[in-house]
Amino acid sequence: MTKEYNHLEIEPKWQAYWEEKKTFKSPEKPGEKKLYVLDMFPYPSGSGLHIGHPLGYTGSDIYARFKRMQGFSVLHPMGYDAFGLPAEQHAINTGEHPGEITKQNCQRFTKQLKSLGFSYDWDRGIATCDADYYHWTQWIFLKLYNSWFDTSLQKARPISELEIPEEIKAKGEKEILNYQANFRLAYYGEAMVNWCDELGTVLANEEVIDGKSERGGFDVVRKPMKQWLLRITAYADRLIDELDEIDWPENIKEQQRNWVGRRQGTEIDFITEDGEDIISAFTTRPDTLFGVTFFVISPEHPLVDKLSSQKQKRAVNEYKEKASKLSELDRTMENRDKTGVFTGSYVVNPINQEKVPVYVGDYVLVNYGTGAVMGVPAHDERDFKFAKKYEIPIRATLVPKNKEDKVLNDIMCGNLCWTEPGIMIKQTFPVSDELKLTGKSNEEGKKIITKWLEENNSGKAVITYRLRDWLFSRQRYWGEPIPIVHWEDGTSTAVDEKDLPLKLPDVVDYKPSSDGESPLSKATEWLKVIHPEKQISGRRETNTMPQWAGSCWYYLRFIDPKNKEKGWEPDLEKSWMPVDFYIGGAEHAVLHLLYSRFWHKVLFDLNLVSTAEPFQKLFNQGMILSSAFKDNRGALVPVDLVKEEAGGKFIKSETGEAVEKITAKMSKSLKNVVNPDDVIKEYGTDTLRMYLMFMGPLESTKPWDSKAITGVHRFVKKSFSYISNLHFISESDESDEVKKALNRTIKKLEIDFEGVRFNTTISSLMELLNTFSTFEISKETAEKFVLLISPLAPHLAEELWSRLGHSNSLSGEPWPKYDELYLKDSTVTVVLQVKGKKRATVEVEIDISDEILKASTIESLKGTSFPVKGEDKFIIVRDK
Ligand code: ANZ
Repeated sequence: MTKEYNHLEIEPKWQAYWEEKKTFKSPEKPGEKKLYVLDMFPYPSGSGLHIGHPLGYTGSDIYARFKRMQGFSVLHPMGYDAFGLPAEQHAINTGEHPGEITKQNCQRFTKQLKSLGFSYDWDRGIATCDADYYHWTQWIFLKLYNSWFDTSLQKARPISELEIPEEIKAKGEKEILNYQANFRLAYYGEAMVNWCDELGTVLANEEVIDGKSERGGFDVVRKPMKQWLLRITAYADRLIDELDEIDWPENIKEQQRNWVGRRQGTEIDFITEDGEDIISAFTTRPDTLFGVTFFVISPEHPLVDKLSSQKQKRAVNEYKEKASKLSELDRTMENRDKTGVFTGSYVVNPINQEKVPVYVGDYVLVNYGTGAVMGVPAHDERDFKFAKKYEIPIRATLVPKNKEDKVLNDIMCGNLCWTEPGIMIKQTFPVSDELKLTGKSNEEGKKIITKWLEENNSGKAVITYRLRDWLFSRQRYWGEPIPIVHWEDGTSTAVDEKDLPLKLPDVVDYKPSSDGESPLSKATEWLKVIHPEKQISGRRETNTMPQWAGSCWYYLRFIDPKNKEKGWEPDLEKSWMPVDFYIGGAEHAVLHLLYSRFWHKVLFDLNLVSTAEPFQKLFNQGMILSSAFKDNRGALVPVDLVKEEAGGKFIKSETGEAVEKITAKMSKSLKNVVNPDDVIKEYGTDTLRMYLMFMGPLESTKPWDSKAITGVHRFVKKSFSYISNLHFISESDESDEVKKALNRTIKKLEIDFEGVRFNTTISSLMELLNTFSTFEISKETAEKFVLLISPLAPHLAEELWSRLGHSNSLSGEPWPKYDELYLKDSTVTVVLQVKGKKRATVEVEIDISDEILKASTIESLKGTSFPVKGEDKFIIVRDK
C-alpha cells in the first residue's frame, strides 16, 4: 500500500465501490427522520458542467452526507432538465434527432457528476424528455385543463363541479364547452407575443434584445396570437401570502412578491372631451389627482385609433409601429427616455373638471392596471421626465412636512420630483367640503379622494397584480406535446388520460413551418385524429410546452421514479415531501420557483400532494468569479494575452503595456473559465470540493484563486499522510489538549454543518490537525477525525478508514459524539454592552466567529428595551 497521497488512484476506486455497492441508495420509504435534499437539476448542455454546478452540488452533498451520519433517511437524487432550445438548434443544423445529442450530453454530465463523488441515488435518475417522464407532465397539464379556480374558496376544483348557468345549458354542448373554457386553469386564448417572422416562432422576452431576436438579429414584433395560457393569476394572493410559511432567503421572497406585484390602488374614470368614452387610469397615488396635467395611454390601448385626431393619426401610427418592436423589458427600463405622441384629444379630470391632453406613450404597458396612466409630473419620476420633454406644466399636491416652501418652489420650477410621502397643500381649484385636504397626510388624502370618487361614481378602490397568465405554448419540436385535439366542428377536447403519453412523432425537418406553426404540423399522420363517437375529424395541437414545464414537478417524480401506473404513489409522497433543503442559483428566483409553486398548489388543491408548498427551505449558492485584466483604456484583456512580471506586475505579452488584474465573470472570450475536469485531474475531487467550500460562505459571490487551491491541496495531502503513517497510543494515554480540541471540533462542526457554514468547518479541521501534530493520538481519535472530514472529502476519508483497518465503507457510521467533560473550558462569558452600558451576558464558544457572535447578540437582546439590529455598529473585544 502506497503511503503517498494519489488522488488518481483513490478517487476512481471509491467511486467504483459506491456505484457497485449502491452505497447511497435511499430507502423506498424513509424511516423516522427523513430529509429530502435536492439540487436544481441541470440542463445537459453541450459544453459540460461548469464550475458553478459543483459549487452548489458539493454544498448539498456535504449536508446530505452529514445528515445521513445523524441517522436521517436521506433522499438525494439527480436528473436532467432535458428538453431545450440548444438541442433543437443542433437538430435544425444537422438533421439529427435532438434526443440523440441530448442523450450523449446526459451521459457526459453523469460521468462528470460521478467523478465529483456526489452521493446521489443514481437509480432514481430521470430526464424530462423521456416519454416515461413527460407522460406525467402531460397528465398534470390535463389536471390543470380540467380544473377551475373557485375564488370564494381560493382553491382549484374539478371543472365538472363548475356550475353552468341555465341559459348556457339551454344553448347546448358547444356553449357549455365555451363557458367552461373561460374558467379552466389551462386555456386557449389570445395573448401578445414576441413574433419573429424570419425564425417563424414566438420568442420569450429574454430572447429579444432591442427589438431583435437574440439569435440571428432578426426583427421581432409584438402581436396578438392564439396560445395556450395557464391561469397562474388565480393564485396571485396565495403565491404571495404563503411565502410566509417557508424558509427562503428574504431577497428571493421579495423578488417573488414584486413579480406578482400586488398593489392596492384606485381606478379613476376620465371622460373624453366629447363625453363618448370613459378611460380608467389605475393609480397607486389617488392623493395626487389634483396634480394631473396630462394623460397617457399605451400604444396598444383599444381607444388609440378613436382618440387620434385626423391631424395626429399619422404620427400616432408611426409611434405605434415603433413601439411594437420593443419588448416590455426595454419599454420599462428606468433610465430610458420617456417618449410619446399627442393624440389630439383631451380627457376631463373628474375631481376638478380640468381638460388634460391625451398622449400615447410606450412607458405605459397595455396589460398592467388599465393600460392608461394619469400623468403627475410633480410626484412620479416617469411622468416628470415626460413632462420636461414635452413642456407640460407641473403642479404639486403635497410637500414634505417642515420644508414646504423650499420643496414647493423646486417642484413648481421643474427642478424636483417629490415621490416621498408628505402633507397635502391647498388646491388652486375650488373644492367641495368633503375634499378639504389641506394639512392632512397624503395617506389620508388617498382615502378621502378614493371615497369621494366612489361616492361620485368616478372611480373605485381596486387591487391589481403585475403577474400575467403564463404563456404556455411554443412553436417548437423538442418539448412535451400538448395533449389536445381541435375538432372540425370548432370544439377542442383533451386527450384521455389513459391514452398518455402522447409521444413526440418523428419528423424529417425540425424547422418551424413558414406560417409560424410548430414543426409538429409537418407530422401529417400523427396530426390526424377521428373522433371515436362523432366520427368527425380532428387535428392535434401542434404547439409544445415551454422548457419550464418539466422542471415544475420533477421533485415529485424522484420520489417514485419508476412508477408506470402513476406519477407518484401518494403514500410515498406523504412520507418524503416537502423538499427539506433545495439548493440552486438565485437566477431562478422567479420563473422556475414561481411556476413550480403554482403547479404544486393546484396539485395540493386537487388532493394529489400533501403539502401546500414544495420547497420548505431554499438556499442560493453564490457565483464564482474569475480574474481578467483591464488595460489603461478600461478594455478587458483575455487572460492568455497577459504575463506576470517580477514583483507581481502584469503586462500585455505582445506590447508590454501594463494591465491591471481585476475580478470578472467567467467567460469564454476572456479565457478565464475554470473547467472542473481539469481541476479534478490536477488536484483531485476532494481538493476541489474542499476548496469550493473554503473559498467563503456558500451563499456569497467570490473569485476563483488558483493559488489558494494549492493550500487546500496541501491540507488534504497532510491529512492523508499524517493519519496513514501514525503509530497510535492508547486512548487513556492521550493528552487532555488533544481530547479538548477533538471534542470542541466535533461540537463546532455539528453546529456549522447544520448551519451550512462549511468554510468554517474546514478551518476548524485544519486547526485540529495542527494540534494533533504536536501530540501523539489514539486510533479512536484518528477515526473520529476521519469521520469529521468525511462529508467534505469523502474519498480521502474512505481510504483512510480502510487503512485504519475497517472492511466496510464509513458511510454507515454515525456522527461522532462529543463529551461535555472536555468542553468545560471551551466557552466564555461575553458581556454585551449597548452604548457603553452592560445589558446582558451570554455564554458562547471560545472561538465563536464575529458573524455568529453578532447574530447571537441580536438574538439575546431581542424583545428587551435595548434591541440591536444588523446594521448597528458592533465592537468586539476578545481575550479580555
Ligand atoms: C399616478 C401617479 C402619481 C402614480 C404618482 C405614481 C406616482 P407600481 O407601484 O409600479 O405598480 N401605472 C399604472 N398603470 C401603468 C401601466 N399600465 N404602465 C405603466 N405605468 C403604469 O406603479 C403604479 C403606478 O404606475 C401608477 O400610479 C401609475 O402611475 C403607473 F405620484 O398614477 B401612478
